Amino acid sequence: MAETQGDKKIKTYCRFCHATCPMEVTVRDNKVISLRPDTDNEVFGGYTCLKGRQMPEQLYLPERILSSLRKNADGTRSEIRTQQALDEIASKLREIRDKYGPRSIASYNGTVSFQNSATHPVAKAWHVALDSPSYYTSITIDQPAKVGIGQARMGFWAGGNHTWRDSNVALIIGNNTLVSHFSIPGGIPSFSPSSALREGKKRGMKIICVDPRRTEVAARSDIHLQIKPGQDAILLAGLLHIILEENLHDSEFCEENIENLTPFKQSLARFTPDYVAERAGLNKDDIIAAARMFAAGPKGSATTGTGPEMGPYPNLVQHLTQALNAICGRHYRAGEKLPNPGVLSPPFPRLAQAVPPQPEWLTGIRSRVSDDIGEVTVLTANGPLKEMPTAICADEILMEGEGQIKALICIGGNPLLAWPGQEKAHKALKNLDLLICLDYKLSATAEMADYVIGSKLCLERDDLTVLTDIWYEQPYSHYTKSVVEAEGDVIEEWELFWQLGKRLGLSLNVNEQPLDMVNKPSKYDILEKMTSGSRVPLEEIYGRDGGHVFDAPDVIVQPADPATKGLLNLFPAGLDEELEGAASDADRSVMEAQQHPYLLVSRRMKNTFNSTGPELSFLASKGTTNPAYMNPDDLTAMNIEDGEIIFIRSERGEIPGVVQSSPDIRKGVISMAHCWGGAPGGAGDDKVREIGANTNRLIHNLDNPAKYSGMAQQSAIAVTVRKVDEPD
Ligand SMILES: Nc1nc2c(c(=O)[nH]1)N[C@H]1C(S)=C(S)[C@@H](COP(=O)(O)OP(=O)(O)OC[C@H]3O[C@@H](n4cnc5c(=O)[nH]c(N)nc54)[C@H](O)[C@@H]3O)O[C@H]1N2
Ligand SMILES: Nc1nc2c(c(=O)[nH]1)N[C@H]1C(S)=C(S)[C@@H](COP(=O)(O)OP(=O)(O)OC[C@H]3O[C@@H](n4cnc5c(=O)[nH]c(N)nc54)[C@H](O)[C@@H]3O)O[C@H]1N2
Ligand code: SF4
Ligand SMILES: [Mo]
Repeated sequence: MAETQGDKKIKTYCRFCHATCPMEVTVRDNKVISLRPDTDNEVFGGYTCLKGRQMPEQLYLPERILSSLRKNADGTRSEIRTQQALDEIASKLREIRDKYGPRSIASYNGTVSFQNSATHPVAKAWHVALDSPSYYTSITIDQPAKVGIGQARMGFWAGGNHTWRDSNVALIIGNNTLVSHFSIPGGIPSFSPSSALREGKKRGMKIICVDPRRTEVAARSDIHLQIKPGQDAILLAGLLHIILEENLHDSEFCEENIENLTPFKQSLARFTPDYVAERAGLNKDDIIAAARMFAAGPKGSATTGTGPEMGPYPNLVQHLTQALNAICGRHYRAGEKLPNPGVLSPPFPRLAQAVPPQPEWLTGIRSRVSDDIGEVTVLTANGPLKEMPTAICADEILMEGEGQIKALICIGGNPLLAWPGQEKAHKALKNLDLLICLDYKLSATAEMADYVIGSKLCLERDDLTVLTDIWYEQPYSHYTKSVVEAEGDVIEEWELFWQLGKRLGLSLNVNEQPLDMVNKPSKYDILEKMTSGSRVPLEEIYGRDGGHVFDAPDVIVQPADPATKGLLNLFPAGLDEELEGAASDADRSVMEAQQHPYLLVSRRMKNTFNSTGPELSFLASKGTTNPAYMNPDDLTAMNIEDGEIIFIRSERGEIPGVVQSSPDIRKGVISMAHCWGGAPGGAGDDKVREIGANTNRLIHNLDNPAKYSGMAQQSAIAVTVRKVDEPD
């Protein structure tokens, strides 16, 4: 639409994914008529992607839920005022709490819940006030080992790990930031990742990429180890073995800060380059070269992504990754400047010392499924946060007895498509007394809900870059005011919890400060409580038009305090058995390859964000299915044509897939995105070209659950492939 005089131009940032790209939106009569990258922004330099640019269509989508919906006894849905829906929900929750106890009330806060900066403090406050530990998020089906379990077991460095901008080398294990816009510091920054990568390479940085696919990142790396899926623990053990054998580690740092290096080294004895090369399907010389390149540093980090973290040994993979950083001393030392200790948290001294392991992070409330699985502590921008593991939430709904979940509030998530083990997830969601979804569209899960509450979309709300605060490599922050006023009877994520809290007579505390439970607080009020005492006052960030790098005083890492200094434990209890287990599985997998000739792995697609995207016309024009990407040699061997439909079968189920020939895939691997398709048993399988297929139907959540998190194996799934005629 042509712009006219009187149109308002408003700076904001995109929250379609986590990358917070700054945008400038043109508004006329409270309608977004166009948006474009904010080219003035000093960090992003005008970067945006195709998904974020579809926000105007998303706002005015004809199918958008603009009021609330209640399911009738006959399965149809009626529109209902949101305040009335909330009254009804609160009274049902009260009944459920009185009858079954508070633990029977759960919430699942999915990926998009994190894009609203106030969701989690208010959601958690609601659970605390209700006395219900049943607080679930998508983190525990994502990478819980990376953001809590790994640190609990080994400890971590108070001064922080090396970040990208200071690094000479990066070891990137199954993380494709150029498409996912997602990595933790040390990996390619999530913000304008292609220019960060270009800048790194220009100053001579070396990149080692471990991925069964020649990804966008792999294609730009110095060494690409095109690994056999699921063998990352074996490879990492091999890299550690070489570095320690060749004495390439930082022995001075180890002496001072590490315990149990000797038994750790001994436990790696079998992981010789020959042993690893055979099991990981790699060339021995490449493995040796990668180990030497990483160890040469002198600065850099090893980081993982969802590939290995969803594989068979997430806790072990994470431990070994952190061990590489530890033995090479990839941590900021006394006197060094931290690129960004965070803008939104209070200043505190950063010390050059280890925070010791935190066993109590692993021993919170137990699940009813197994004593090995229970509350997980996740390190968030708002501090350590306890949550129950989503991988076993379906069991907690289905298992009768005290504590059984009867009501589930689902915020910005789509469990029917996302939870590992779709059959069980489906059964569990059907088994609930009450299912509530806050969503902007009738998702596969919302279809099953008793109440669907219409949600605001990001351009209709204020937000602050809390989630990403410590991921920026500069003291950057962005407060956006809402760009347009929501026109429907819709609410925000945190508001749902506040509204239900008020109706249930609960008092919610955010950052130890009470919320007004009579008059609804403003978003600013909540954000102010969340950030009280922050290095840069919220008022100053609020006062800026657009995102900004703040002129905060440098934070210099201070010498260790002998009174509190800890050691990083390289050889925690159980590690030996984990290594033994990974090795014997690897030995077996060499033999069993005949039985299951393919391994199915996960991936992200450019035109969708998990299950968000296919409803938008431009994104759908890029494809309406999650193709089964396969190597052309495999297709030739099986006489499969590009574009043909095949059936992919695991021990647990079978799904169709539309084949896409792709030379970047390792032979014997099928690469396919999750969160597609419909409910099991529906007509969906005939519509694989229109709605894709759900890879979680190939998984059973309890086949190989990780200790502590119950993290299910969601990648490196052994499958066979059979040809079929295309269904009509
Ligand atoms: N097999 C397999 N399973 C996986 C994975 C895998 O790689 N393989 N990945 C896992 C990972 S990493 C994750 S994070 C999960 C994802 O799991 P989920 O977070 O449960 O799934 P999403 O599809 O992201 O759900 C987002 C929902 O939010 C809705 N939505 C969009 N915008 C808004 C908004 O502004 N407000 C609200 N309230 N709702 C909105 C969308 O319509 C959609 O229904 O899946 C996990 N499952
Ligand atoms: N466009 C887009 N962006 C997204 C999302 C999306 O759906 N679409 N989802 C968001 C979410 S929820 C998350 S958690 C992040 C995830 O962000 P990433 O972790 O970067 O996710 P992917 O892009 O899938 O990259 C994972 C890589 O691991 C590789 N891999 C698979 N199996 C293995 C294995 O066994 N070993 C090794 N070494 N590699 C393996 C895959 O080939 C893939 O290239 O992305 C976020 N960003
Ligand atoms: S990468 Fe794309 S979807 Fe993510 S914030 Fe930027 S524009 Fe939005
Ligand atoms: Mo995720």
